[in-house]
Amino acid sequence: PAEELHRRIVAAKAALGSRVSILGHAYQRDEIVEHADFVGDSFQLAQQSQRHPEAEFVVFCGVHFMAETADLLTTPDQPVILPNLAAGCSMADMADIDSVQACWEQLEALYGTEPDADGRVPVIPVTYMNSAAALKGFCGAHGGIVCTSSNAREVLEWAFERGQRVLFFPDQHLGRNTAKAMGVDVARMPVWDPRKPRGGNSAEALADARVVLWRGWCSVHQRFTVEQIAAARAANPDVRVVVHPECPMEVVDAADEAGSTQYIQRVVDAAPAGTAFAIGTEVNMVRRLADTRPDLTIDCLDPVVCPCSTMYRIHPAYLAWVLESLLEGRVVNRVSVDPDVAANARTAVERMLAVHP
Ligand code: CIZ
Ligand code: SF4
Repeated sequence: PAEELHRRIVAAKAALGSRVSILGHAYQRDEIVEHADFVGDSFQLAQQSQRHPEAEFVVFCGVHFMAETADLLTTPDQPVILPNLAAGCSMADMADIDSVQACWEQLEALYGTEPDADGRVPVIPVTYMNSAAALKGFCGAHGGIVCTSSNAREVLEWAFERGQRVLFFPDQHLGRNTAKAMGVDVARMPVWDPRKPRGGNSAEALADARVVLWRGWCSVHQRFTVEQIAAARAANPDVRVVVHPECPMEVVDAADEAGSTQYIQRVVDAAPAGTAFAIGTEVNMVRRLADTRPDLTIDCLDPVVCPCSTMYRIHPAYLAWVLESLLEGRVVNRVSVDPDVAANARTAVERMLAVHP
C-alpha cells in the first residue's frame, strides 16, 4: 500500500541521513519527487551529482542515461543507484554505437578528414544528453561534445566554430529546432536513417548538409501536434503555448515559445497571476507546475494524458528497496559506466559544462 511505502522510504532515508543524496527528475511521479533532495532536468541533475561529494551514495530517480552521466561526474567511490534498471529511454535506444560508427565511416568517406582553410574539421559529432555513455564516449574521442535542451544552441555554436558540419544524435527534433533558430536552412539538414544505405540520403544532400540529423525522437514529445495548439487557441485566444524543443518543428513553430524544462519552469514562475498556459511537455511536470501556481491556468497541451512510461518505472517500491538495502550494507542496482568509454564520455560532458556551466 502507498502509505506504507511512503513510511518505509521516509524511515530509511532518515536512517541514512547525509550518507545518501536522492536526485529526482522533473518527470518523476509525485510519490518519488516528494522524497528527492533535489528535483530538476537532466542538466541540473548532472550538476547536482557533482555537488555532493560528502554523500556515500547517489540514488538517481530518473532514467538510465542520466544515472550513467551522474556516474561520470561523481567520484569513483560514490555509487550511483538507479532504483529500477529497466528505466531506460526509447529515444536513447534509437542510436547505438555500432550504427553511429557506421554512419561516421560513411561521412568520413564522403567528406574526408582534412580541416578547411579556417582549421575546421569536416564534421563535429554532437550527442544529446539523452544517449548511452558509449555515444558520449564516441563524441569525446572524435572532437565532439554533449548538449542538453538548455544549452543546445551554445553547444552548436561551439561545434560550428570547430567544424564545417555537425552530426547530431539521437533527437532529430532538438537538432532541427535549434539549428533552425540559429538560421540554418532546414533543407540542409538531412536525416540519417541507420537502417538505410547512406542513411537514406543522396550523396548531393549529404554534400550540402550543415547538420546531419539522426532519425530519433522522444515518444512523449513527438505526440504534440499543431491541431492541439489550434484547439487550445480556439478555447482561449489569450493562451500562452510553451513547448519543449523535443517536439516536432511544426509544433515549435506554431507555439509562442519553446524551451527546456528549466526554461518552462522559469516562464511559469515569472508569469503574472491569471495567465493561461498550454504546455507541451511531460504531464507529471505540467501537473506539478499547476500545483505550484494555483493563480494560473496550466494545462497540458495534449488532453490525453501522456506520462513518460520509462520514467514511470521508478515505482516507490523500488526506491524503498534500494534505500533499505543500503541500510543493510548492500548496494543494489548500481549503474557504472564501462571504464573503456568513461574517460572519453567524461571529456565530452566536461566540454559541455565548460561551454555552459
Ligand atoms: O531533463 C531533460 O533535459 C529532459 C528534457 C529530459 C527528457 O527526458 O526528455
Ligand atoms: Fe526518453 Fe522522452 Fe522519456 Fe525523456 S521523456 S526519458 S526523452 S522517452
